[in-house]
Amino acid sequence: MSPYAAPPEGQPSPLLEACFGITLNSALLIVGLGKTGLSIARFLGQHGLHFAITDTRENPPGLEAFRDEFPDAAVFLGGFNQPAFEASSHLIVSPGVALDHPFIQAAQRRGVGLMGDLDLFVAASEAPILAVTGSNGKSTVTTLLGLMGEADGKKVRMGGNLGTPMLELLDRETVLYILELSSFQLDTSHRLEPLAATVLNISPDHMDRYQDLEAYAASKQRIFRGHGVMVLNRDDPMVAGMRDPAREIVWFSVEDESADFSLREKNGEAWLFEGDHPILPRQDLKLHGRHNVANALAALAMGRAAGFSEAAMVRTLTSFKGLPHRTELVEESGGVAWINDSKATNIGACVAALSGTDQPVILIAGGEGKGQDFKELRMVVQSKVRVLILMGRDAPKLEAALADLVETRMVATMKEAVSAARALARPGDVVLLAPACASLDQYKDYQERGRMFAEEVRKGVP
Ligand code: UMA
Ligand code: ADP
Repeated sequence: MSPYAAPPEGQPSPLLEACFGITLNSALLIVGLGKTGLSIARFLGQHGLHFAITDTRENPPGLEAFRDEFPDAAVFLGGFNQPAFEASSHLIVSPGVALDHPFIQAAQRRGVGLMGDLDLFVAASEAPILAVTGSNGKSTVTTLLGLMGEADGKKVRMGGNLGTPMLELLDRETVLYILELSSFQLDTSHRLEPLAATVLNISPDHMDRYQDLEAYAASKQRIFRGHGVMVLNRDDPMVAGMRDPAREIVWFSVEDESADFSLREKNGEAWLFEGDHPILPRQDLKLHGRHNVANALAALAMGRAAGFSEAAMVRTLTSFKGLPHRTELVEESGGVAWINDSKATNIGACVAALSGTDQPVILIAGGEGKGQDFKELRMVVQSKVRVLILMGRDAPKLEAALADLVETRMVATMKEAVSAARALARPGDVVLLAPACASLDQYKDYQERGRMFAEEVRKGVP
């Protein structure tokens, strides 16, 4: 018997039929519940369609809301349901689900339609899209763009990998969508044609999902589908190599003064420039670190392509202090600064945090290494780190790669990590949580890890 309910009564959605061949008779399977799966269910429900859902967890996030809202939908939990895959005509896959799963592969061989929320979003959205990807800085740049648009008085909405599933952003009043896109979301994308798009940088991440760095970069490059403006980082060779000579290219760079958006000197001060036109002094940026200058230049380039006024963009850059858990100062006491960079979930972000620090660092790192090669941290650890405190599942891998360079302590919990740091810290030190790893082996997410760090730090302050 088919795991799918009888087709609903009513009219098929012309939009979904035209774009994806989805009709009232289609057997739609949502793969993965969570935030994205729930948003897909709501979207399909609004189009009068029936669907089934499957998840490998027994009790996935969003299950209660799903059952409340869709009491008639077939739900297969605790493992992917093979008959549901075999009976499906279309798979709509959450970004967290790897596409090399045998059931997905078999369905693809059968010619089943495979898509993610991004293609549904693109089909349904009536406003242009600014699209942001990269290994690091996506959330910062997406947020800057959202705030710039608002400061300019425009009805913009931002989301995607940033947190709000993109299908929940859809409304008729929005004049511009600003989407943070992960490589996972781009892997299933075939319809995106953004007004402007950027790949901020490429450094190893999610190497457990990609064969090599080239495959990961190719996934990011999918953001440039269509004819929109390409905003490219001249300082990153892999990104610079994505240049398409047939397209409008806007370069940003913190190294090369000839880039369209650059860092130059004016009257002995560093300024952010557009061409030969000075926009604002670097020291007026509320975000710290050279990587954030790159982020600000990228946001200016994207904002320009979207037609935001310079005044609105400058107002945003001189007021936005950054998102929580990104090089966030938690406490300064006894001459020691405690910094929470829990969002440094890969080597590139950890390197950026260390490079931006001039004081000796006690670094707390570790967690799920996602297949990264921790030897890439050797140079920066040697020059910046005084003591390394390691925790989490892949702490032994970090230890093997780095322990010959600096004093290293192994701990089991954040409480132990903070108390070891407290015992070792000297006035003038920075204690930095920049794990270079995902948090999911020990925490719900990077926010929980950052909160635990901040709590432990504050407990010790007299
Ligand atoms: N699932 C399975 N089997 C699997 C893997 C996942 O059944 O093999 C299920 C999970 O049990 C879960 C469901 O799939 O119930 C959905 O999980 P999901 O991981 O796709 O997560 P969502 O809750 O839908 O959140 C996703 C993004 N998560 C991932 O890409 C892993 C969120 O990005 C994003 O904010 C949200 O959609 C809204 O767009 C988070 C993230 O970690 C922040 N992103 C990665 C990153 O930034 O590095 C890419
Ligand atoms: P993403 O959404 O890509 O994860 P975030 O803006 O949330 O990016 O920042 C994630 C981590 O990367 C933080 O630790 C932050 O300090 C660091 N980071 C931000 N921008 C950059 C950049 N341009 N280059 C390297 N690291 C960065």
